[in-house]
Amino acid sequence: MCDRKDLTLLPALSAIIQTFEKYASVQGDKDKLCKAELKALIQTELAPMIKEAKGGREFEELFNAMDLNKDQEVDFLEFMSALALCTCICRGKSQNQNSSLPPLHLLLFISSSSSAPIMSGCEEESCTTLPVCIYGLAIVFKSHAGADGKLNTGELTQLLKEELPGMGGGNMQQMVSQMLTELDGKDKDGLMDFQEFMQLVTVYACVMYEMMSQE
Ligand SMILES: [Ca+2]
Ligand SMILES: [Ca+2]
Ligand SMILES: [Ca+2]
Repeated sequence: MCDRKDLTLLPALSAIIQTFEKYASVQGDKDKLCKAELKALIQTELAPMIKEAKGGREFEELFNAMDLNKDQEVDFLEFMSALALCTCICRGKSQNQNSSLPPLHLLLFISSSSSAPIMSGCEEESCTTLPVCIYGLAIVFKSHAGADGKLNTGELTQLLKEELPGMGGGNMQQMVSQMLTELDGKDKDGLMDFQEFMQLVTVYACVMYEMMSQE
C-alpha cells in the first residue's frame, strides 16, 4: 500500500516531471505537450481524477485554459501551473477568485475533505501516479502548516529542511523570509497559505525541470 510517509516533495516533483517528459517527448517539441500528447497524458495518468472521459469541446477548452501563451503547446510551466491551480481549487482555497478558471474544473473531482477517490486509484505498483503525487504535495503542506492551515517562518523553515535538504545552506533564514515576502499573496499576512505554497512548488519544479532536462 501507499505509505504517506514516503510521499515527500522531491520524489513527487520528480515523478511529475518524468510524467510530463514521457508524454511531451512523443512528438514535435520534446519540452512541450501538443494537444494529442496532453490528451494522452490526461486519459492515462489523470483518469482517476476525472469524473468521466472528456473529449471534444471540453478538451479544447481545457487545452486553451492551460496554454497560457497561446502557442498551441503546453510547456512545463503551464502544466505545473495548471496542476497547482487544480490542487488549490480542490482544497477550496481559490474559490471565486478568478472567473477564467472553469475549464480547469474539467480536470477535477478531488474531494477537499477526503483522499479516498485518489487513493482508490492507487494500486500497489502505481504509487507514483500523478494524482498521488499531487495529493502528496498537499500532505507535505498540511503536515507542516499546523492548525491554522498556514506556514509561518518556523514552519516553512522546517518544511524546507525536511523536504529539500541542502537548500538554502547558511542563508536559510534569509531565504525563508524572502520567500514569505515574495510569495505572500493578496492577503499580506506574512504567512504562506496553500495557494502561495503551490506557487513556490511551481517555481521550484520548473527549476528542477530545467536541471533534469539539461542532464
Ligand atoms: Ca511534444
Ligand atoms: Ca503554451
Ligand atoms: Ca499569505
